[in-house]
Amino acid sequence: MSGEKTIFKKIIDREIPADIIYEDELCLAFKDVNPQAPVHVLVIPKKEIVSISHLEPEDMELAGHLFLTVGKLAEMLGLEEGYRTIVNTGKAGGQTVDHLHLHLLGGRSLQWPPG
Ligand code: IU
Repeated sequence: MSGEKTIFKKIIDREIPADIIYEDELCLAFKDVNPQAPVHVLVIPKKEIVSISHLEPEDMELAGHLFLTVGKLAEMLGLEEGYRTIVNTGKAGGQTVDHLHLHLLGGRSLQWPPG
């Protein structure tokens, strides 16, 4: 991958601060700076992957790991009543940062459909 680092890559590299709540060898989770719910966490792979559309077959285990991490964090954060996991993809999908990220939202009753 070439070009400037995304903001999330800078967070991974500890070049800019973030409220990191979890880290392992494959991923990082931190609080969203503009929370849309009492709990709003982003789970990102350390590997630079732009979006779901950029996942390769070799990323299968990593993709599963990201979902398992969401479940683990939801438990850790006390979201036993339920929560929402969102992955925006591309401009029309509302993606604003070109580094794959799973939103974990909870702590309030979430409506459906989203806007
Ligand atoms: P999106 O799915 O690409 O729209 O989500 C990007 C999220 O990243 C969004 O909720 C922002 O509030 C959040 N975010 C952040 O937590 N820290 C940052 O420095 C930046 C964006 I830029």
